[in-house]
This record gives sequence, structure tokens and C-alpha cells, in this order.
Amino acid sequence: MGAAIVDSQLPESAALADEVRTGLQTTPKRLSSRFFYDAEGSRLFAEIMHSPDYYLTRSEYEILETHKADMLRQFSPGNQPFELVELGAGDGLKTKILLGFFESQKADFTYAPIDISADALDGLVADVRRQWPDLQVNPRHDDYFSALELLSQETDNRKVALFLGSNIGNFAPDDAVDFYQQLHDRLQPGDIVLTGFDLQKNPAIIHTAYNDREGLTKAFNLNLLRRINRELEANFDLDAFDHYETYNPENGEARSYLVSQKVQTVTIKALDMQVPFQPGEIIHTEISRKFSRTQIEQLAQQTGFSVTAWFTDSQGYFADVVFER
Ligand code: AVJ
Repeated sequence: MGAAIVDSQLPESAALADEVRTGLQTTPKRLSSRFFYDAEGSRLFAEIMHSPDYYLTRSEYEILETHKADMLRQFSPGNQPFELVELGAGDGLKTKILLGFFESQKADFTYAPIDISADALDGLVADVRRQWPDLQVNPRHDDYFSALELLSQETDNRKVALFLGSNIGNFAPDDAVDFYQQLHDRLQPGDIVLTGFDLQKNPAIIHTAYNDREGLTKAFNLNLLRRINRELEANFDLDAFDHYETYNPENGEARSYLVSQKVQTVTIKALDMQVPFQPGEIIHTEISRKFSRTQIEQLAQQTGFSVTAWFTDSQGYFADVVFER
């Protein structure tokens, strides 16, 4: 049997308390998207990935299906063993394309999925172990930053870090540079990072992806308030907040907000806090950044990586890019 899930005992509830205490006392109010992924949030995100308006998942799925053989050649020239480490694995929907193909080719690799959602990770690990009982799986319940440690562990095998799904889009530009610099510091020469970048495109298409007709993105965004109600004994009235999305094609930033529909005061008992809202006042909850090819090449260059492969879907909506250390 495989090893148990390594849990860093993230004090997630303490982190949420800190975030809410500072974020709701700042002007404009803000809460980090990292707190979206409780059990319900992970479930809603899985639904978003299947929704017709959220093109990102379909585009990346197509890329992985089409280029899985090229990717294996990149990761494992001459069949050399490698360690696949996935940052923010989620339910692994897309990664399973690679795992299944790599297994069918008898590639010599191990798989270390890392995710902040214990529920998503448990499901993924159970699935992977059922489908490929011979694959060595080393899961870790953790955030991206602690996951960097795993990448600095010295081994003889090449490390291949997967950072799929445009998770990179949640970083502010400076934080993205900082993160790749940290990856560069921890990896060895020859190691690889495969990143999924959502590309800049017709702004209307992007806008709709975060304003889907089924209201899934709205439910996903509002779920953050439900989580705060439950974990911090707050009394947010979910009907008194709306979802609002902007996309700015000048800087490639999609931004999500929660909007107070009226004058109201929310009580957060666990923090002994009262939070007043004006009508129309926002809480900024997420950045989902879209990239140009030039920006991606600059990110690699600024942080010491070389771009060794560039895979895109037939519509040119999304790119999975190989950076080599
Ligand atoms: C999981 C961060 C890539 O930003 O597109 C989906 C999350 N937010 N709909 C994204 C999300 C709203 C998603 N990422």
C-alpha cells in the first residue's frame, strides 16, 4: 500500500482568521482566493471546470491529449527516471491524462500531488491508486510555498514540477516572478517546470468564463462567505451579496468581487469584529491573470529558466509551457 498523505497540519483556520481580520479592515476590502477551496469550494470548482463557458479546462485538456507523447519525451529523454511533483493538483482531472499515458509507456516515475484542499487530494489519491496500483504516489496536503521544500530535496532523478490550470494566474505579477525565482533556487540544473498559462484573447470570451450563465462562478465566490460564517461564526447574508467580474484587456487581469447589495453590518463572532458595508461596496476576492507570449518568455528569462517547449490548443486559448532550469 502507498504511504499516507503527508499533512503539514496547516493551521488553515488560523490563516483564514488572519486574512479576514486584515482583509476586511483594509480599504478596499479584500480576501484571498486561496481560501475558496473548502470541500464545497472544491466541488464547485470541479463543476466550473465542466461548464461550457469556462474554456480553460477544455483547452488544456486538448493540449495534454495532443502533446502527451512530446511531453514525455521532454520529461524523460532516453527513458530516464523522473519525479513528477504537482503544485495545486486539485482533483487531477487533467493530470490523469498524463499519468495514464506515462503508465502505458512504462515510464519510470513517481507522482507527488500537493494541494491545499484535503478533500480534493483524498479523492485524487484514491482514484490514482485504484487506476494505477503500481504507481508510487506521495501526496502532500500543503500550500504552494511549503511545497517548494519538496522540490529542493536532493535526489538523483530529474524533477518535473507541474503547475497546471492557470493557477499561476492567481499571483500578482511581482509575486509570480518571486515564485519562479524560488523555484529556480530550489531546483537543480536540468529540472523542469511545466506551467499552464491562460492566454490573452478576445476579452468577451474571458469575461464570460468568469460570469457563466449557470451562476457557478457566483456560487463559488459567495461560498467564501459561507465558509467564514461556518469557521469564524459570522453572519454574512449570502443573498445580500452579489458576484461581479471585471476583465481589463490592458493588463490581462480578470478580477472577482463580492458586492454588498445594501447598507449592512456583519458580525464575525470568533474575531469579535463588526464589519460595516456601504451599498455597492466590494470585497476583492481573486485575480485570474491572462498572459501574452512575450510576458511568459520574460518571466522565464527574468527568473533564469529557458523555454524549451511551447504547447497550445487549436484555438490558441491556452499554453502549456516547459521551462528548464
Ligand atoms: C483555479 C485559479 C485557475 O482563476 O480561472 C475559476 C479559479 N475562479 N473561476 C481561475 C476560478 C473563478 C481558477 N484557477
